[in-house]
Amino acid sequence: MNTEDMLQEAERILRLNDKGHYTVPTHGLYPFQWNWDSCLTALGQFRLSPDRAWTEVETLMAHQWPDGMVPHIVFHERDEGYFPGPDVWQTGRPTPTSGITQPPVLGMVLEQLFLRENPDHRSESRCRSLVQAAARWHDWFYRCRDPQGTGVVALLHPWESGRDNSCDWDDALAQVPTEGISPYQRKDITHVDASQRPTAFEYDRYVALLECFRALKWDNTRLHDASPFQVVDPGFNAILIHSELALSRLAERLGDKALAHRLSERAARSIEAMDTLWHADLKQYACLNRRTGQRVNSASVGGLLPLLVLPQGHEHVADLSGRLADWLDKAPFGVCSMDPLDKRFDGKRYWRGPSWLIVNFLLITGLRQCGQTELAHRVVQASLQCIQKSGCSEYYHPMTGEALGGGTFTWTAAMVIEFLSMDDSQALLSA
Ligand code: 9WN
Repeated sequence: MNTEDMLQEAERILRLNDKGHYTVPTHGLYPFQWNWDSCLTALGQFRLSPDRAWTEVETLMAHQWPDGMVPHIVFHERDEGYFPGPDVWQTGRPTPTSGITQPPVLGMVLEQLFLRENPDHRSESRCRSLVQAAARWHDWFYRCRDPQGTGVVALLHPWESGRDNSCDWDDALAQVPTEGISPYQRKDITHVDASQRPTAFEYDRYVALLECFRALKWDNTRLHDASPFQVVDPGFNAILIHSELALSRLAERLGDKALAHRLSERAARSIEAMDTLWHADLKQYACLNRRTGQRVNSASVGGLLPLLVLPQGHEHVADLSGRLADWLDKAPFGVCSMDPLDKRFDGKRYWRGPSWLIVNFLLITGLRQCGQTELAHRVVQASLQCIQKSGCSEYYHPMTGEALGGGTFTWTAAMVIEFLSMDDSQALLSA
């Protein structure tokens, strides 16, 4: 596939999965709107139609909860092909939604959409209300997921991380009681081979957490303290801070100086708090189990994502870049989701080894910001090689580039459009 073919294929997939005002990640396996999928998809959509890109995020934000939370799934239509559907969540929203959230990439995406528009025809009022809504979501995070005011927020469910079965959650998830959960039938393994998906042990705990929160009527003033799973993830917090800084810059440009100031102050505090997650032995960031107070000895890609917020020359940039380069030497098809030398690494199983283009994109963004441009180029190239070899799949075996998970995948296609629009991606491909 040459770059022109890749671009055409990516555009075809965005159209194939377009439901008019939102996009499904892929038909069959994920037949609804997902939070961070939609936001990242908007970046690719922008190149086809700026108006369509704004609509994608506006549709998501139209389903923000009154308390500020933005749900991880919006169930626009009935579809029996996915578990757990709206009847399991029972969140009582006018349009059914799930009751948990996902990585807040919205802020960074809004800034990109805004900057990419022709300055003479900018959608200022659309952007202004989205910035206000996104800021309310961030306030919700710090109010409901950091009630002690530590500066870093906790995940209450692995699905919130977007990296569902990452090894990072293994210990905390094992502590989640499953007695009395309702019987259920998974649908994911009717679409994708079970060897590429989470295990039954993990699903039981995903359902147990859902039922625990449902019993609390999705009251976010109670969920955090009641949850048997509370993990502080450096990757998730880095995304939140990166978006917070983007929102602050946008608020400044749009004339809301008070908001800009409030967000940048909070971001500065959170960067300091995130630094307590540095793991000197692993030479990267790592999670904290807030329930037990213990550090999590797990070297996943989440611990490299703080590259998104570290300034050039920060003492940890060299360590993180070194690890990333080392992983690429061992597995050249994108950045592994788990340290390839870890005994739990599994190149086929979802977030326990495979590479994901959206994570590669976040790392590239961070690397460029930290001045690591050569390494960023290497990740672009590694990502496009997956596409050349296997098309737009959900994820890839990082050692072989084999397509894994769902096919004709929306956010992967959007990332292809992003990568191909970056300087010198063409030259890199033919190198
Ligand atoms: C649960 C849609 C979503 C992504 C997540 C990915 C996967 C869902 C699932 O698919 O999660 O949210 O059922 O496996 O892990 O990151 O947003 O593409």
